[in-house]
Amino acid sequence: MSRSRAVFSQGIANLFQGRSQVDEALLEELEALLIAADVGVETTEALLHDLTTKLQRQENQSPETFVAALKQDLIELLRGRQIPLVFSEETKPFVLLMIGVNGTGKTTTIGKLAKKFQAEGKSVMLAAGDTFRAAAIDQLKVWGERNQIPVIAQHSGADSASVIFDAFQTAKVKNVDVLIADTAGRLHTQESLMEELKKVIRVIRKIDEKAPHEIMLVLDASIGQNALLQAKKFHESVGVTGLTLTKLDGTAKGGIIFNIAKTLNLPIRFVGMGEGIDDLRIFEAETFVNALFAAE
Ligand SMILES: Nc1nc2c(ncn2[C@@H]2O[C@H](COP(=O)(O)OP(=O)(O)OP(=O)(O)O)[C@@H](O)[C@H]2O)c(=O)[nH]1
Ligand SMILES: [Mg+2]
Repeated sequence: MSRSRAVFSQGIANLFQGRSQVDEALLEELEALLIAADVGVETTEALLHDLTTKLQRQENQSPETFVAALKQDLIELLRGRQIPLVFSEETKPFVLLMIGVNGTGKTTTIGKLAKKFQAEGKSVMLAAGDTFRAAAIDQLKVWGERNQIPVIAQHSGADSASVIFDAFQTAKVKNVDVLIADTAGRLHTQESLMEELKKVIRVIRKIDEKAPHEIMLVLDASIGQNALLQAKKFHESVGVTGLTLTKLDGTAKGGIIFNIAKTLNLPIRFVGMGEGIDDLRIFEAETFVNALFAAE
C-alpha cells in the first residue's frame, strides 16, 4: 500500500508537521489532499464537517487529536461496509459470479479466491465464462491445471451463459462447494456486456433461483472516480451483492474506497493488495485504515 500510504500518512504527517494548532488554512490543505486522493468532494466535506463539529466540543485541539479523530472517522465510514462473504452449509454449490470491466483484476482475484477457499477445505470449480477472448479461457485453464482446480470451458466465441450453465450443472453433480464464474470485461459495447451479464444471471436462475449467491463486482481502485461510475452502472444494470477493490497496493488514489463506502450501500468483501496469489485480504475497516496510516 506504499502509494496510498504516501498520500495519507506522509501527506497528512507533512501537513501537520510543525503546526501547533488546527486552523482554517490547515483544514483547507487537508481538504485538498483528501480530494486529490479521490476521497471525493462530498465525502471529504462530510468528513471535515463532522471533525470540526466534534473538535469544537473538545478542549485539546492539537493536531494529534485531530489526526486521531480523522482516523477514527475514516474507520467509522468504512465499518458499515465491512460485511464478509459467508457460505451457508445448505448452499451447495455456492455460485460466485465475478463481473467488472476489463483489466480490473477479475481473473486474478478468482485465482486468489480459489486458493483461499481451497485452503479452507472447500472444493472449488471454475467456469471460463469470459469467452470473448481466447486468451482468457487459456489463462484460467492453465491456472486451474497448475493448482488442481477443475475448469469448465468451451471454445472462444461460445455462449458465456451456456458455459456457466454447464459448469453449474457439473458442479452440482460433483457436489462442489464453490463455483466461481469468470466473465468478460469487454464486449463490442457496454450495452452488450450488460445484456450478456443479465442473460448469464437469468440462465443460472433456471437451475437455482437463489443463484448466483454472490454477484461480485471487481473494481480497480487505482482509477479513482471512474471506479465509482462503473459501480453505479453495474449495480443499476445487474444488481451487485458485493465488491472487491483491487490494486490498492499501487495507487495514490486509494481514497476512492471512502467515496465508494459513502456513496454505495454495498458490502466490501475483499481488497487486492498486489499481483501475487496471496495478495488478497478480507476487508476489515480498522486494519485497512491502520495500514494506511502506518509508518513506512
Ligand atoms: N498491483 C496489483 N495488480 C493487480 C491486482 N489485481 C490484479 N492485478 C493486475 O491487473 C492486471 C489485470 O488483471 P486480470 O485479472 O487479468 O483482470 P481482468 O478483470 O480479468 O481483465 P479482463 O479479463 O481483460 O476483463 C494483471 O496484470 C494483474 O496482475 C492487485 O490487487 N494489485
Ligand atoms: Mg479476465
